[in-house]
Amino acid sequence: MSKNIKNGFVREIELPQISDPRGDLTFIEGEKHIPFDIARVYYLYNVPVNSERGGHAHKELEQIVFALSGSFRMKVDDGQNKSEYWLRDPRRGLYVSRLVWREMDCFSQGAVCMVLASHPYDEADYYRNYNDFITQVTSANKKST
Ligand code: T46
Repeated sequence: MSKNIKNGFVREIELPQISDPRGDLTFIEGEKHIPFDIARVYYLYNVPVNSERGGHAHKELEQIVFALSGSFRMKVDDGQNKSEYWLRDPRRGLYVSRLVWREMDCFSQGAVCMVLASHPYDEADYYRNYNDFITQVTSANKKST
């Protein structure tokens, strides 16, 4: 774990769009648009509309989540504040820092979720138990005050 533990946070990321009569084009340039080196890209698809994904936080991983097609809801929680975002525009991603609990649901038919991640997959980086996450965030906040 990093020694400088701070609350997690989220922010929206907007990508360029080039439109002409043939359609729209959006591009991602790593160092320009993404606040970390991209180590992994993964995507969720064929997601049943009543499916719930996420239900975890990360110790170190930073990610940006996009709805490339369709839509879904992302509920985020830094241990103190909760909010929710609807992802439905392939130009707009949600940056999610470390130490943010996330839950995803309300997937539309055919939704495709693409994620850019700062590290390779590592199960040891997950908090999959909400109480463990809250305990970690609470003790980190106590140390930093
Ligand atoms: C997140 C949300 C948005 C891998 O082997 N490699 C990978 O890169 C990933 C992401 C997962 N896996 C394995 C681990 C599990 O056995 O695939 C299985 C399903 O993973 P998980 O239950 O974590 O999937 P989601 O959709 O609940 O969460 C994923 C990411 O894990 C997570 O970081 O933020 O997408």
